[in-house]
Amino acid sequence: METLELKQKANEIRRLILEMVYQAKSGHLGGSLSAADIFTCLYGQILRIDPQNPKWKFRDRFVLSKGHATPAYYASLAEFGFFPKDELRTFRRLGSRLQGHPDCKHTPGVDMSSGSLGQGISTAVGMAFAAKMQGLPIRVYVMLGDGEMEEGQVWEALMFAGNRKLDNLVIIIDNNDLQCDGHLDEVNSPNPIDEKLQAFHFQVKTVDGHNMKELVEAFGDAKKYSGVPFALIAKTVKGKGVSFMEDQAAWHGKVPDTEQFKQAMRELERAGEALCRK
Ligand SMILES: Cc1ncc(C[n+]2csc(CCOP(=O)(O)OP(=O)(O)O)c2C)c(N)n1
Repeated sequence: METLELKQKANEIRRLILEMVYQAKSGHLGGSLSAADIFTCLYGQILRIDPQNPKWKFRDRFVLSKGHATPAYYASLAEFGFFPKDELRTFRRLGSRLQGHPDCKHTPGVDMSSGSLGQGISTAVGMAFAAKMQGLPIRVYVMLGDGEMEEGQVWEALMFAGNRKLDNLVIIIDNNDLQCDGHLDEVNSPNPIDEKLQAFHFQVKTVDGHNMKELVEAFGDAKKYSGVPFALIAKTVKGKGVSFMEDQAAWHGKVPDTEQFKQAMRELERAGEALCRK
């Protein structure tokens, strides 16, 4: 997929994210909008998957360790064909397959249930280790929040991945510098994340997490290294794409009112029109 097409998809995914949270009157916008470009790149270009056959044995695995970012996750799965986009209207409703946090027993394309921060990375490391033991030629991708890196369990998992040389593991850190209550430094900073990961024997690359070209190249680079797991630190902006939500902790889990929703959609429409003129 061309870079421009990926950018258009990311804009569409942002629109879907907004609609889902507005309709459900619940959900996490900030960390979904920050991750929208990364999701688009993964599902549009990088992951070896078959939406018609979500349980295909040789698919790459993806684990959303920052499990609250389901609006971005489900919007991407629908946009890339795992289930109809109409189903997004059921987000967070009783009986829906699209619960607030991912459920691998019910949702097509979801490889692991998550939501309790720190647990997703642990299972992803287990998946990568198991694949090595079985000689299964797959890669395991896992997305973490930077606030999530304050969980002790994350570092146990990373230590194991480095020590076991899991070069089939790619971790992506959505480095938007915010968590629920404020910037990382104000809460309990895990910085410098790059140096810590290097000390845990990761090959580390830092990119602009909203630059599709940089993302595609970095995921390509990940395949070049053997004997080390790969970490992609994606510098992002929480709430990216909606001016009044950008870099505001308040929009971690807040729902827009009707006026805010309309303004946000207008901004995304304008961004979409600008991409069409390119
Ligand atoms: C173990 C655990 N503790 C607390 C929470 C509640 N919680 C949900 S999201 C969040 C903040 C996460 O920040 P970050 O990982 O940076 O996510 P992002 O900013 O990308 O949305 C917290 C504390 C949780 N889900 N799991």
